[in-house]
Amino acid sequence: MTFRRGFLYGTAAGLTAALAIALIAFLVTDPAPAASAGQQPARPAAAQPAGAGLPVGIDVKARHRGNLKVTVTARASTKTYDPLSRASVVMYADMVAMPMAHRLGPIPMTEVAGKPGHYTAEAQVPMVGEYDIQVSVQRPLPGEAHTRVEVGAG
Ligand SMILES: [Cu+2]
Repeated sequence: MTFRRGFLYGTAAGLTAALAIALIAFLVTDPAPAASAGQQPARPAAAQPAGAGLPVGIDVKARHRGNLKVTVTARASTKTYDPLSRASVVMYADMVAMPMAHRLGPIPMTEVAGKPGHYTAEAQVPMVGEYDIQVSVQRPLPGEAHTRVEVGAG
């Protein structure tokens, strides 16, 4: 009797968890509804990367170091390709499949000694998955760039 009751509770809990996971998966993966697509004006220049046109050019690289640690390096330069030294630079990490669910940042990036215009930071992400890494230069001039990094197990 107790076994049967436990089994039933276990099954019910399992089904509830499965439903919750299915619901989350549905909410997360559901693309923009086709119905509303026709009502919105065409998006302007979707191919233009974020930060294009801003005064600071940024080249971002991100690597998974293991144990959910991601090292981000960014090279900031002016319009005339001079390294942008002593800038205020931050980074953000957001999981691509779960936008804004556990976004990290702003994390300050520090300039690498002896390498003007090179900035680095380390982020500890909470789970395995693909992450969008955003680097923003705030001062003395604005700039923004993104890259993606796959964070695997191990
Ligand atoms: Cu996540």
